[in-house]
Amino acid sequence: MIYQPIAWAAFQCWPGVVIFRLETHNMTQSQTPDRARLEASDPDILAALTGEEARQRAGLELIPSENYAFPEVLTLLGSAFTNKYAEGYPGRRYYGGQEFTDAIETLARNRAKALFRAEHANVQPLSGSPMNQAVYLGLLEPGDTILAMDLSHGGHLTHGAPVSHMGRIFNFVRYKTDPTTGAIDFAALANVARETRPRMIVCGYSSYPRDYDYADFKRVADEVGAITMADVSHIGGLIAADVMRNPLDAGFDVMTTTTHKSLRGPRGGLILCKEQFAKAIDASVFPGLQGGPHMNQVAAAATTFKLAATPAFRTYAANVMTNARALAAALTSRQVRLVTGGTDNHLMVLDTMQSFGIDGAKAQAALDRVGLTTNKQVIPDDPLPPMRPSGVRIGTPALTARGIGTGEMDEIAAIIAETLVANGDAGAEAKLRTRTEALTARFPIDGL
Ligand code: DSN
Repeated sequence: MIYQPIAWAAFQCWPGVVIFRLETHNMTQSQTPDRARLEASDPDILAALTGEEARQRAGLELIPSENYAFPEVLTLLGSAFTNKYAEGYPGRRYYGGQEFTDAIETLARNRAKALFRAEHANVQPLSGSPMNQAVYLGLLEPGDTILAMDLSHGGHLTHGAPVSHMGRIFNFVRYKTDPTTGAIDFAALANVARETRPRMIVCGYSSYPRDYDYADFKRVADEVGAITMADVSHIGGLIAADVMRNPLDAGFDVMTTTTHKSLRGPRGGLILCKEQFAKAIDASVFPGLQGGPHMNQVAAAATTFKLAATPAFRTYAANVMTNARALAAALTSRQVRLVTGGTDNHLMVLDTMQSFGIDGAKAQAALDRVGLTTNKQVIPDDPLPPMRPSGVRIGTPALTARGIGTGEMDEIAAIIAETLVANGDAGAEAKLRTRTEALTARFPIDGL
């Protein structure tokens, strides 16, 4: 109340700004998560929430696609923007009351364009799968041929796995990695492209630990007249920070990324493209594929793009890569076989079958028991099935977000290797869990 005279004086000079700031302030107050209320209305869910928070604090998160969202992101996801329908795009919506939703979506689009040096941005995809589906359905016709990486070599389900709807709608053809080097086999890729004349060539991967030159894809695509699409969901944050190459700089037509992995934003998708594809992409996202965008997610993405443009984020991204190289070296020195022999980005794939004689499912379960969260992972041309594959996939984005550095990577590699050697010995696992918790106690998670 003491501020009322000042607020009134300010209102005389800048009414719009003051209304916006007062309303924003009041919203923040009224939307603050109320644990006591949740405890009264749904103690079961509150118990699961506090359990999950404790799990995240006490364990080391090694799944390379997971991260800790910026605290600002968690605030915005639980904000009043959750309540708002906003079908359409800024200035062209189907419902009233859009002054603030238009403002945040315009900010999100402009910040995304600046961050990734893109001509056009669509910030509405609800997550990674609808994001990629919107690109295919917007730029291609059913039955068109798309050239993409084989799933077991690092591709993603939405890159045409037969079990995905996209795999049924489009004719996906494959390229793979070279079995001797582990790198993408560009000669074979070019041959498949010449034979099959795809309408689109897709690069970008979920479990490929190496970097590559986007110009190589562009050359092949130009030769056969294909659209170029890079799904950089895993490394979006590393590209935003300019510590990895940006496919748009190489003239790619479309780039997609999720916003919740290395970018540390809300769960969601982002499509960036050349202006010539903007109309088709926008129409494909809405009304083609989705209804109302999640405006709490759009607000959180806008803030994420602002934070990702800071020097602090650049340092974070550089540390993610330095940590990954240190972890890969420490694992290799313990005779762990890594697919491709190492990493150029944030992730690596451990061949647990060859290194320890245990499959990825058993390895994942053992690592869970000592407080290290990983995911079982197929390796190239894996002889074992996906639910019991030959390896596990790990990465450093979440470790780095809690401030863990190269000095800790040797201990983390030691805990991994000793856990897999222990082969289920409960006494050994209990001691290893203590070592994990010694690390997590030293590195609390910001905002959790
Ligand atoms: N689920 C993501 C990953 O873990 O890589 C991709 O969709």
